[in-house]
Amino acid sequence: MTFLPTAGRSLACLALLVLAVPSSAPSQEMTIGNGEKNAIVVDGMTREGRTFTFREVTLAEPGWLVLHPFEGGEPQGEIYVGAKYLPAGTHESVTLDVQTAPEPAPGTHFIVMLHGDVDRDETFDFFFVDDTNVADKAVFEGSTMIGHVIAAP
Ligand SMILES: [Cu+2]
Repeated sequence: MTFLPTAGRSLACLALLVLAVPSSAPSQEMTIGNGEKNAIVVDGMTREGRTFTFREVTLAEPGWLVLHPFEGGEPQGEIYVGAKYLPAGTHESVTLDVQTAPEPAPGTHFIVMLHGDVDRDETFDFFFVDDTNVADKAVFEGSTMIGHVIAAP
């Protein structure tokens, strides 16, 4: 990810990068969305207080359902406000709490995405191993990062 050298750590976990790179960017056509083996169903998502509920979340490998905030209209991939461990498989009615931010007002934007539990220690290792990746890396299928921009209902 050397084509945005000055952005440095703000690109962490690729959430910002994905939104910052126009779809016409050469050779790095990343998108966010669902894959075939990893997916977050955001349709029908509900919220009560700080707790979001997703109808279904599927992971090919054990990992984390992670919530990143926006600030000033920009996704903040270098911080997260909630994370929940999930074993591999399909899970229904998955709750995810906003843990380190106030209860969101309706319409507040977040990125909800999957990170792998790379070392399988069931601890969310959110520290940087290079300019763009944390140890428990974002889950990709091909060039699709498994995630969505959501607005709190
Ligand atoms: Cu992330």
